[in-house]
Amino acid sequence: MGADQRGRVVRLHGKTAVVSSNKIEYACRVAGKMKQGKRTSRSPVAVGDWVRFEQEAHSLEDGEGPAGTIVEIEDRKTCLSRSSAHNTRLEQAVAANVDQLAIMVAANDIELHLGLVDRLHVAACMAGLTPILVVNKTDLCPRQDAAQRVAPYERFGLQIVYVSAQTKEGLDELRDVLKDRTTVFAGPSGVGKSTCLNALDPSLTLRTGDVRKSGAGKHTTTSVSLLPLPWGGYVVDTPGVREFGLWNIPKDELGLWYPDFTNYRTACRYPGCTHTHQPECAVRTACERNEIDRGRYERYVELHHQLVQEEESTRY
Ligand SMILES: Nc1nc2c(ncn2[C@@H]2O[C@H](COP(=O)(O)OP(=O)(O)OP(=O)(O)O)[C@@H](O)[C@H]2O)c(=O)[nH]1
Ligand SMILES: [Zn+2]
Repeated sequence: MGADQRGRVVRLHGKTAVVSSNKIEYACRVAGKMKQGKRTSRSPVAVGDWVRFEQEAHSLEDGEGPAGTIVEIEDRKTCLSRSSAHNTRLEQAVAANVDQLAIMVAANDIELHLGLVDRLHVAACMAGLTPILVVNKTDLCPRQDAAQRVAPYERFGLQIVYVSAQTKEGLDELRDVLKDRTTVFAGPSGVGKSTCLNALDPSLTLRTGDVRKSGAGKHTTTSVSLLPLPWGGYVVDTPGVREFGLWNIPKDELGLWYPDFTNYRTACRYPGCTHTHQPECAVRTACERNEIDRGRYERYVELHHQLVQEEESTRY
């Protein structure tokens, strides 16, 4: 064993964490007893974690190339989490130490996925990430149609980037937005995340291809991977998410993560108003006056209702 080195977890492969340090990848296992900052969790390592590891003299039996043992995980600046698809009571860390969440939609079918956009937006705000809405496939519909569909988000200040992976429109602006930051890409299946990353830089798709190929072995590869950008920064590619379960949000706090409610929230008649059924609710009144987008408000009520049901089902 050698001295400690510092590196970043770029993907997980079974029980092995692949750690990149000085552009070399090490297949690392996690030491049984390990310093873990302030956290306790059953699966301690997440993609994006900064770790200290000791290099092994030999590679792990089933791998090739250098190997190591993770001895310490540094405290996370941020962590984007969702509730596990298999068990909503379990946390699933999507990625650690992320700065931004790029929520990608396709210009021609934005309205089908606004519920997911809202959830991802809440998840980003809760985790302290800057949300960005990336509207891809602008070649498929007139710009003003796409702009109209995302106007409620633009109105409360969400940054919106229009791109077409096909015509390459907007890609320079997107490269700038990603520069020197770690950005998670998420969105419904088929909106063009992989195509767009490939159009940004061909090395990004080659690497995702590599990851999927390695999943054919006896371990399943979670296809979340951290990819360095040649011009600075990292992107995290996630497989299409149809549902994004919100993790650890008390239903009564949901409204706090709606920037479009901020100017009205404090004027509600009842303290702790959830803006769903209470009388003299300033948020609902603002919606009736078209000052808050009706669709946003209705989806909020629906999401609140789902959280109520989830809380009730976990109580028994
Ligand atoms: N017209 C048009 N088609 C696009 C554009 N970007 C991607 N596509 C097409 O959309 C389809 C889906 O693209 P993908 O890149 O596989 O989508 P994805 O979001 O990575 O999907 P998942 O891997 O399932 O999450 C493909 O047929 C692409 O060729 C675009 O800008 N314009
Ligand atoms: Zn209210």
